[in-house]
Amino acid sequence: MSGLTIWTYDWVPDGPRGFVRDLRLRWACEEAGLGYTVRTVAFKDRETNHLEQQPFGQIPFLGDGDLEIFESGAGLLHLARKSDKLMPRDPAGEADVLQWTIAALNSIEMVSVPWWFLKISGDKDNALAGWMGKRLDQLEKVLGEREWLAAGRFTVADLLMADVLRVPDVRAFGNRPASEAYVTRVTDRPAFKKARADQIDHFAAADRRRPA
Ligand SMILES: N[C@@H](CCC(=O)N[C@@H](CS)C(=O)NCC(=O)O)C(=O)O
Repeated sequence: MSGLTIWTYDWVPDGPRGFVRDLRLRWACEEAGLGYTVRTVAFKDRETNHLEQQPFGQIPFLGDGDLEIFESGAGLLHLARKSDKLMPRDPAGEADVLQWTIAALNSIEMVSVPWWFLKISGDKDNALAGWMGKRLDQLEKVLGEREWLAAGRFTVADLLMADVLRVPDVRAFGNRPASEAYVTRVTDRPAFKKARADQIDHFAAADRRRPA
C-alpha cells in the first residue's frame, strides 16, 4: 500500500473540534501539497481499540505506505522530510527547525496542556500559572524579534508552535502582542484554514451519521 493516511477519531464532541491534533498533519500536508486520505478509529472504546497503532489510545497517527507513525510531532517531522516547504535542507536550517519543533512540544506544550487541564478542572489556584507565564513571556521576547521561529521563514516549527499557542485559554492568559500577531500570521495561512475546515466537516458528517 502506498500514500499518506491520517488517522483520527470517527467522531468527537463539539468542544475539541478544530483543535483535534490530526489537524497538525492535515495542515502540514496542505502546506507541502502532499495528498492524503483520512481514516478513522472509533472514539468509543478509544482507550483500547487501536493500541497497536497508538499505545496510548490517542490520535493522530500517520500511515505512509507500510510505515505507521504515532505522535503528532513525529508525524510532522516525517512529513517535513518530504518537503522543503516544511523544513529547509541545509544542515543549519534543519537544526534550527528541529530545535524549535521540539521546543513547541517539550518547552511550551509540556506546560500549556497540564496548565489548561488544571484550569478547566476549576482549580482556582493553578500551581502551573507561574511556569506557564514564564514560558510564554520568554517566547514573547523571541517573537518580538523575529517573524518566524526558525530558518528565517515559515516552517513546520511555526505550524506546531502556533497550534500549541492558538488554544483560546492560552491566548487569553496575559497580554503578549508579538505572540498574538504571530498566531494570527501563522493561522491566516490558507493551508491552516483548509485543514481546520476539513476537520470541522469531518466531524459534522459524523454527526449526521449518528442515530438521533
Ligand atoms: N502527544 C500526543 C497527544 C495526542 C492527543 O492528546 N490526542 C488527543 C486528541 S487531540 C486524544 O487522542 N485524546 C483522547 C485521549 O487521550 O483519550 C500527540 O501529539 O500525538
